[in-house]
Amino acid sequence: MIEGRHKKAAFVAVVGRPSVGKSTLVNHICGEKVAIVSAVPQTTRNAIRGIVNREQGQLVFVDTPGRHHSEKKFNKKLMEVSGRAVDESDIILYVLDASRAPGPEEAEVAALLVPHAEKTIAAVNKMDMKGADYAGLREFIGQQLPGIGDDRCFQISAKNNEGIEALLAALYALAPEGDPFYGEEYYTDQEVEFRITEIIREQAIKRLRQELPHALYVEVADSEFTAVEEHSSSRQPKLWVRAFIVVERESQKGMVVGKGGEMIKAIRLAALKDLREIFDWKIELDLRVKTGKDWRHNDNTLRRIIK
Ligand SMILES: Nc1nc2c(ncn2[C@@H]2O[C@H](COP(=O)(O)OP(=O)(O)OP(=O)(O)O)[C@@H](O)[C@H]2O)c(=O)[nH]1
Ligand SMILES: [Mg+2]
Repeated sequence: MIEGRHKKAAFVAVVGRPSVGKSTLVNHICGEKVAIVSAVPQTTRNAIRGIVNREQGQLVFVDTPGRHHSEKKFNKKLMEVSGRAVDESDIILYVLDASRAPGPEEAEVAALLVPHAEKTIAAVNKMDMKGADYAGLREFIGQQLPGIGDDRCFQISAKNNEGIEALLAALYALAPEGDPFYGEEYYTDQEVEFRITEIIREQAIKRLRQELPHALYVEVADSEFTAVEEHSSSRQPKLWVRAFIVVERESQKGMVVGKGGEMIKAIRLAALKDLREIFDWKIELDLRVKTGKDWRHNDNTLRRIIK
């Protein structure tokens, strides 16, 4: 069979500092909400795959937690996730933020990529922002990763979907030939339960302040899926979920619940709206709060939720 013989297939690790727009970019490239996004740094905690199928073949984007320097156990675990993605992927998409000057933290990310420079493409994001400095970042990339020429350096705005096609063309050009990893009907390989916890977490992060976005995680405690029965009047399958927002300390529970339960109600309703857009089911969500004392220091919890 001639057709399909020269199709490309590659894993692309999307790497960079926190908040540079990696998840926003992956969502735009995939044309679906694959990863949650927020203004809070270190929103992404897992390697999240978004799949793109084009005439040229399949690219599997692996969104990763932003690389930040801290010796805390939680941060080290996040860095393991992005380090693994760098080692295991065929291509690295190094995302930088045009609105921020590259300091020591950016230099650490670039240093990690030096051994992989041959398979790295750089994307300078947020070019829509006032004061976006491409020249400064281009010079930085030239110094840190001299192997990356202009043909592998792109100016983009993930938010406005600008510069994405040229970037994709370069990624496909660098990708090896091969058979697709996933069926064409998939745009992500995330489990339903994980996606539900992420959507709830996104809505919680958006509404909570200070330390709380970092101090919480979400877990599904129970769920029940009811398929459409042959003689049922309902045409939609139903998913019932009980989930917990888990905070570190007893004193944080009140802030998540809010006055008269207003905060948790707002999180629940916003999450439900997003979930109903993603899944073609009737969804009921029972959302509660509990304490997982100092969970960010607990190896078992970290192993369970950061993968
Ligand atoms: N102006 C502008 N803002 C952007 C752009 N891309 C992302 N953002 C914003 O930057 C913030 C961080 O975006 P994310 O996509 O969550 O960033 P990230 O790199 O995935 O962050 P972590 O998961 O924390 O590492 C959000 O407020 C986005 O709306 C862009 O092209 N232009
Ligand atoms: Mg992210």
